[in-house]
Amino acid sequence: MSKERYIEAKQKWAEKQLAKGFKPRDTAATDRLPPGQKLTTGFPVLDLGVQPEIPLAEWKLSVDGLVEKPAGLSWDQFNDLPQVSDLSDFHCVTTWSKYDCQWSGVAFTTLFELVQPKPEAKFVYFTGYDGYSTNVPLANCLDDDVLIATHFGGEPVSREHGGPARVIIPKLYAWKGAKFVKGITFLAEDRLGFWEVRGYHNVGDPWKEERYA
Ligand SMILES: Nc1nc2c(c(=O)[nH]1)N[C@H]1C(S)=C(S)[C@@H](COP(=O)(O)O)O[C@H]1N2
Ligand SMILES: [Mo]
Repeated sequence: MSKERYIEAKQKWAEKQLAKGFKPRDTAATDRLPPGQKLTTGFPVLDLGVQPEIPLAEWKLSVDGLVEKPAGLSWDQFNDLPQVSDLSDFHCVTTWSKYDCQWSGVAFTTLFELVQPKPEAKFVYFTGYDGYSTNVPLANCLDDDVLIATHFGGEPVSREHGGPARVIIPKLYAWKGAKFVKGITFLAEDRLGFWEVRGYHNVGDPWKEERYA
């Protein structure tokens, strides 16, 4: 795991915080819409037919696997971690995209720093309280816009959209972001998630149209 990359990501965060507040971009849609996607103004809900109810007193986030310091964070412990905000676009593999999603919560790099993954860790396996799972190369999780989000547009993330906390990885298709997140496990070898065992791509870059493997 490259320390430089991680430090660079943290620096970018600092710069963004300095910039204070985000303005919607005025870039032409053609520059922002990945191939094969259509812009939506609503916010469709995609789940497995289950929207688990997780009382905050029972909520726990496990961060484990190939790490020096595994963590089992309570809701309060999680929310005591440094908070960040990021404006990003959302691309679902079923071809809808949503612009300017304002997410806030804890940066993935903050959790990375907390648990200290071992050098062998190359993949991340996310699980949700609804039984969902998804796998992502570690390198894709270390961008400064990868969050474990507790807020959307300044309000707590609703249950249908994955509250209390959901993962957001803007540069990948949205199925890579586990709603109702429960566990984050660092692995040396890739382990396929719910959609990945059903033929979805291991990385899922919308700009390369990595929809199916
Ligand atoms: N736990 C969980 N996370 C999930 C899913 C799910 O079914 N369960 N669906 C994924 C898919 S396919 C997409 S497009 C987004 C949808 O997020 P939304 O319902 O907030 O639009 O969540 C992703 N994360
Ligand atoms: Mo999706």
